Amino acid sequence: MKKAQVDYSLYLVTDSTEAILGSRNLADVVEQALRGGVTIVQYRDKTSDTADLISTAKALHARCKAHDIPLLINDRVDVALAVDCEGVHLGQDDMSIASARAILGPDKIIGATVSSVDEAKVAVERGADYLGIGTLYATNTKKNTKDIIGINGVREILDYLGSQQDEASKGVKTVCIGGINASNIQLITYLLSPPSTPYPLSGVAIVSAIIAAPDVLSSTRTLKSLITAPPPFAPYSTSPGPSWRAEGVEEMRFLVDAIPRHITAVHSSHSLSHNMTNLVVQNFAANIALALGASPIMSNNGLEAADLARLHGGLVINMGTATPDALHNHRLAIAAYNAAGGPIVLDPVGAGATSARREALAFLLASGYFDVIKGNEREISAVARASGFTVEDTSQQRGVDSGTALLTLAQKATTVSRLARRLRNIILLTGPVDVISDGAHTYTVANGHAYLGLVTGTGCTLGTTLSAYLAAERQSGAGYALFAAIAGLVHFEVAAEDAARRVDVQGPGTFVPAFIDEVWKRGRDVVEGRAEWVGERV
Ligand code: 3NM
Ligand code: MG
Repeated sequence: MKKAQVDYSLYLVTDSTEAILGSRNLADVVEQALRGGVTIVQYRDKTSDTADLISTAKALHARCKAHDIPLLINDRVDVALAVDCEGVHLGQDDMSIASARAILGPDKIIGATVSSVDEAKVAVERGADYLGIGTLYATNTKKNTKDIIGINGVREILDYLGSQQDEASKGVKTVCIGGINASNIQLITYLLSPPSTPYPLSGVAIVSAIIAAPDVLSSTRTLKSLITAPPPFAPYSTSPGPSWRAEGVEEMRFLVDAIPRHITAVHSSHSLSHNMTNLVVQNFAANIALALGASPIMSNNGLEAADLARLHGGLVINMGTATPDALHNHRLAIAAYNAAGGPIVLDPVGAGATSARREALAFLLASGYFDVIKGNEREISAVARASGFTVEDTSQQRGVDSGTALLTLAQKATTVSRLARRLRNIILLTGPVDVISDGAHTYTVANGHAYLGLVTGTGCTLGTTLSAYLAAERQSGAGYALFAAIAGLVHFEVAAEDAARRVDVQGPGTFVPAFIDEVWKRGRDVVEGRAEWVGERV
């Protein structure tokens, strides 16, 4: 097999310890993994004597050859030579890449463990064929790992490779390792693919999720199908479609014309909005959902999320009460909706205000895919920071109010579109002028009213609105999620304007019931075909 043709997509690293392999025979376990579809195998054994290493490596090599799969040896260049397998994997404390290359020659595969851009740079310069990037997530399999670098750390290295022009950097393969299993493998591969990073990951490396599995064959098959199939949470369409005209007024016209269709979709599907939200807004959010023509479920119990996710609704995760218990329930619900393909809106309330909230945000971002993340300037800045961007820290935020705006509109547009591209989702930054983007297209929406900022929970009800619109769009199939989100946003904000203008509205108190009425009327008028949508307001 030629080195250049090696498939790194499902990379098995073995472990012979009692805790992982148990009393099973390693060659038999690897055989099951090969049948299940691993594409490359690394024999990693830190304790056996050299004679045992060589005899096990021989047995593994025979099995691998039968499946036409390359075998690498961790650390031990001498063992690789003795069995004449396809190469080695070297840690930072192992033999240098240059020495290994001198011994093994140009045709053997040499991989290197790296956990930083500097280490990656050196490994590539010295001729590594692939980089094992880690540690992605904390793992019981290897306790003495140097750094847990997370998705952001892996992406930093991929971004670096993407920025290099030399042939070695452009050709090096990449796998990440640490804590990868069936529950996170799709999110990891989705978030480490273009356009999130310019340099795609070649594969994922796994130890315990295969070797320690009770049924190695079926666990490997599951992992294989998870990396082969598109993830259920991936947006159906990330382009407005062939009738889209690229620029200017027509673009806006097209969008405004699409709004009534989305409103009608919410009414005809009675889309479910499942809210995991804080006590302050439960009642308000449920009433807004009903006024939209959607169907609210206020349930903070993660245990029922799997059943609810089957009802084709949307989920809102509101970080207002980010207690450990709430986060546990959120994670269950996120997994359930991601698996069912139901849209999730994240409302990172007060993100960045306290270290507990920063941790909660990082936890949620690692828990799954969010179709939309909406927040004010400080919250979106906190999300950007948690996603590896350098954003000036303006987090001296009190309570969960919007704080003072620091970014210009142009800066907001840049932040929002870059973040949306990185997270491959929709980012909405709310304010007097809202900025919304899916990374490909960015819009500003200048509707709304100052009363929205004087009533608690309006932001949360906007999350509810977006979840209903996204769910309706998903159910109807071929739509464009960004337009559905904008339709929900415009419905919500135009209703606020109309409510504020009413003679019976004197201030924030009288605004609330009028707002619910106007949300309801707008939807009803559209459904009955009497609406006039005014393009200029968008
Ligand atoms: N190398 P699991 S982490 C062998 O960070 C290894 O370089 C790591 O095991 C690194 O898939 C690791 O069971 C163990 O989490 C990964
Ligand atoms: Mg080593």
